[in-house]
Parts: sequence; C-alpha cells; structure tokens
Amino acid sequence: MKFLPKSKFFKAIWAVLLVLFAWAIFIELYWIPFKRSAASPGVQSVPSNREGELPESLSAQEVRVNEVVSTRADVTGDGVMDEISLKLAGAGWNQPFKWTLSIISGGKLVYEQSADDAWLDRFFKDKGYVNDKCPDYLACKKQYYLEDFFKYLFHRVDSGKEQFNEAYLSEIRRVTKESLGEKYGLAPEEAEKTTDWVIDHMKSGRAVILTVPKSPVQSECSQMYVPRVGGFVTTYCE
Ligand SMILES: [Ca+2]
Repeated sequence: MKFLPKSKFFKAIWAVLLVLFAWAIFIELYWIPFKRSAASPGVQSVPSNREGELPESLSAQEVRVNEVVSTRADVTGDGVMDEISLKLAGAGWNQPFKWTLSIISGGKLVYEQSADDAWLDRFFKDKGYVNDKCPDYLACKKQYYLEDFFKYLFHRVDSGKEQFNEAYLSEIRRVTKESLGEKYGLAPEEAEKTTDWVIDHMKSGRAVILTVPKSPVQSECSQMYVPRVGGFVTTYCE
C-alpha cells in the first residue's frame, strides 16, 4: 500500500467516517421507520376494512359462513319464552350448509337436531324450488335459511280447522305412543296415559307443533313438546 502524506491520509479517514455517520443517521431516521410502516397493517396506507385484506378473487359469498339465526317463542306451552336457534355452517354462501337447530327452555336444552344439506344445495338455483319470486341461487338460499326455515317451523293446532276425524286421531295415537316408548322408554300403560294427554292438548287448541323442514319442499314428522318427558314427541307423519 502506497501511503498518502499524513495530513491527506487523516483527511480521507475523516471523510469516510463522516459519510458512514451520515449514512447511519439516514438509516435510523428514515429507512427503518419507512420499512416498518410498509409492513404494518395498522397504518393508514393499508386498507382498514376487511374486504381490502382479501385476495381480489374472493367475493363476499365465498367467505366462510358461521351464522346463528335465532328467535324467541313459547313452544313448550308453559307461558315462558324459549330460545330457538339455527346454527348455519358452510365453506361459503355458494357452498352446501350443515345446520343445527336447538331449543332451550328454562336454560335446558330440550331439542337438538343437525343435518347436512349437501344433497339439496344444487336445487336452490331451480326456479320454484323455494318460491317463484327469488331470482337466483343465492337469493333463494338466503330466503330458505334466513326466512322460511323459521316461518314454518312451528304452528298452533287449530282445533276448529284441523280434521280430527277418527282415522287421523288413531294415527296420532299410534305414532305418539310408539315415540313415547321408543324415544323416552315409557312403559305401555304410562305411554297410553300420556298419549291421552297429547290428544286432549291438541283438541284444546293450545298445542304448538314443531315441523322441521327436510328441504324447501319436504318436512320431518310433526312433533310436540310433552312436559311429562321433558322433550319433543313425534305425533304424526305424512
Ligand atoms: Ca316455554
């Protein structure tokens, strides 16, 4: 190494140190804060709404559905409101749903049923499947799960309108007695007595019937809350 004259050598050292010092200040004051702000989602330069964070190809209906629709009504007949809720779950509004219907009475779970609606999902696009008014798959699907499901879930027995003829009554009697024995383990004599109460309750016009939809065009057997067993008993099947 060829040495520079002493004074020039020190000048060069000072110049290099000065440049390094200036560079360090620049890094500390400008570059590091700039990098931090670009990486942080909390700053204003990044959209703060949730849709802004989604990839462009993901539309609102593809976001995972985990929704609970609920209502209150006295369906057990004790004069106290019960909590009825339908929990919907699916990979998106354009994907099939699974649901769980539950009824809570006096803090106790008195009914729970789950279903996987994968088999019927494609029919929501068919005109007239839900009704004639909803225009497309998504609108019909929302109409069914968010409106119609609850609308037809319960009805009060209208003893003035329903045909309580002998054939109908004996079918209610047969189905109710069977359900009380199979589902709740009631002995035949006890099941018979409880069935009498069910028939009388229906004739009184105070009975509330639960009819869970299988699809927009089919439903499960009718059920009724029976205090004697603390749960819903099947009373009639179409
Ligand atoms: Ca109640």
